[in-house]
Amino acid sequence: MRIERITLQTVRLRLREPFRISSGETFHRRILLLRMDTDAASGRAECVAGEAPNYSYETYETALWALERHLVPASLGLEFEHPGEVPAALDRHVRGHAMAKAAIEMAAWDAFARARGEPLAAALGGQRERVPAGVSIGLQPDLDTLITRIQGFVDQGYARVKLKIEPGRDVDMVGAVRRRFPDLPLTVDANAAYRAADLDRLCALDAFGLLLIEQPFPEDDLLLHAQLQRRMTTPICLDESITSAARCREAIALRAGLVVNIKPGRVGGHTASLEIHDVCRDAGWPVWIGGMLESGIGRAHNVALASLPNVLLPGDTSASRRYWDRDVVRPEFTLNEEGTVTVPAGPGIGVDVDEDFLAEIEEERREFTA
Ligand code: OSB
Ligand code: MG
Repeated sequence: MRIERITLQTVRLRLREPFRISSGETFHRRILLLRMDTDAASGRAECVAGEAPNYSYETYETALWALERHLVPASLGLEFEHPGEVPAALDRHVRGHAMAKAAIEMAAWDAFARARGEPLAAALGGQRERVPAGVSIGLQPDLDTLITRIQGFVDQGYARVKLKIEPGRDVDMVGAVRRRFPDLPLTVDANAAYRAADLDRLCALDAFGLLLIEQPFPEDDLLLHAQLQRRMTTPICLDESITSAARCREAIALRAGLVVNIKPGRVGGHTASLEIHDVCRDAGWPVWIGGMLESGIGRAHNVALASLPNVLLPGDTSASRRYWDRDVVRPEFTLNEEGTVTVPAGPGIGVDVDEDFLAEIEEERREFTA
């Protein structure tokens, strides 16, 4: 397959409710969509970088710059037999910028699967038709609001609930939620808000039967995560820290946790995600697939990846309705009765892009040809 054309389209979507994590709040998403035309088929993907550098150093703007100036030129005219060859071509000229690279790499997977006439999930080695869906709830103004929000998602049938925490909104808050929902599969995510002085405070979370605690410390501090895991029985799950398969091997060697949240858009795409999946499987670490408030395009990629065999915990792959009044794909993602999302069975990402709606919400568009 030869990459003939790449189109970058920026769209703006308003979240149905603001999403607040320890480091910042998101009301709107400005999403960089990427379309790749090859001589065999076309593929779609999105860049997960946010507008502010509060989750990762990459942002919408750094990704657009890296793509336009370096990654798109390195990709146009590129020939590949398998999308697993694409990362080497990008890594050769560009260090870092994994979110920008992922947009190209994941579009190449969609094009590849479409050219073969098979679902992306099958091309990735997925084995499930439906995947358990959890929901990630942002920080709320007060406990009553949080309880109401949780009840709403429990009523909809979500398989597990993830709460955002931060210093001062942790032990008491999680304890109150646990008393109210004694049997709910529950996790917490700190988005790197804690420091070494907080070790005792975090250990107090062991009392609440959490499935896991996600990314308590800064992403580059694997040793501190290892120190906490030695003192806690609740599994630590790494999100921001896992930037590559190599870093994942380090985390496992250091016992810096017991679980990994894979976001293909964060680690450079599906090839790196598959490697991380296998590294974890071989170490006996379960993984799950996270999210970055994606549109239906990124969601379709995440859901396909979630069908792999070592994805053993419900992910943040919620239904379209949890995020948007109207999603950019047809059909939208919905929650099945048993708390699952169906893995699309059509070719590639298996959903159709609503081009008319994209044109309505488009902010800008740039096309590059080989
Ligand atoms: O840490 O997993 C995270 C959203 C944006 C940035 C980081 C995170 C999240 C979520 C929501 O938790 C996941 C989702 O529903 O897409
Ligand atoms: Mg997280």
